[in-house]
Amino acid sequence: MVSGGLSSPADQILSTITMVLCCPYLPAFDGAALLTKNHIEFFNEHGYLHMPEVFSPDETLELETELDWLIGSWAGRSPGWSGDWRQVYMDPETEKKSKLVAMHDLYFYSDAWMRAVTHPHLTAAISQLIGPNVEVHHSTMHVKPPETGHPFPMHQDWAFYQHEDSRYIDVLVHLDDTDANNGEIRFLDGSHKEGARAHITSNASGPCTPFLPTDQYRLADAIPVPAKAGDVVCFSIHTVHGSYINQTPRNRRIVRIGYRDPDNRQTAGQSVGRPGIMVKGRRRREPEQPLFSINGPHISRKMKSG
Ligand SMILES: O=C(O)CCC(=O)C(=O)O
Repeated sequence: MVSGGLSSPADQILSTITMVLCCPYLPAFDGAALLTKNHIEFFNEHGYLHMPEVFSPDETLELETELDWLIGSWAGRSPGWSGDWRQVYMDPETEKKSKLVAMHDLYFYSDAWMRAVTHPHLTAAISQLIGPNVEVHHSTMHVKPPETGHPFPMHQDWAFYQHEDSRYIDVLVHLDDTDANNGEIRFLDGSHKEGARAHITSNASGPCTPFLPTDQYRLADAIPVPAKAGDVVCFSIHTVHGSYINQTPRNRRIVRIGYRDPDNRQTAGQSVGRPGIMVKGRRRREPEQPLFSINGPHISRKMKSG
């Protein structure tokens, strides 16, 4: 039994009606298809956009197979994000059991995921939203395991990787159909417009994962955006979002990819200072800006001899 879980049936119906009224019909990408003016206006107004069928059924199947391999070989399984929000969205028994399967930088491990982050339809759409120059900042797997798969409290991704401006888009590549039962993504409509917000980063037991106060930012007030495997849901680095627990007997698999304008300077957080690959356009050079160092990160693998 999950406490504070799904909102009441009336809330659910209201959010579904709101979503249907707010979401413009978005035809499937057909290779050359680009976002229309309506899509771009919708994103600018609401801070998120559902893009159906970005990946074909064959591409989606390959990504699923590779994701399952990554889950079995590289990903970590942990209790997930820390913080007092856990007691709000889970009862004590569920909280103890709840897990998140996660890893970063999938394209360092699987060529299929390199093709996914550089996918021409996806990168063309992102370029329409943030401009001609697009750099990959990260990719992150979020798998909610069956029955007690980790909910996410309301937060902005800005709290995890602070950037100076809003030219940063996160996309959620869906590998499973999502709905209220397995924890579809939910957004606070238009919340990106106010920019970065102060997050809670510590509680009585010490530092915790950033989250927004649960009494002011409620999952029940957010718009659910259910999607199908192969769809992408994108949102601004400043859009407040979260998701409920997975209550189904199956994994709920999503991969987040972060794209930014390379001129949008990162000031703190995950992957700060690390350059990413350019998937559209060019990286502008500041006067006298040096090339990136070839002294890569320290290799942690133990040397066998010496
Ligand atoms: O996977 C989810 O349901 C939400 C993930 C999330 O909040 C994020 O990637 O920032």
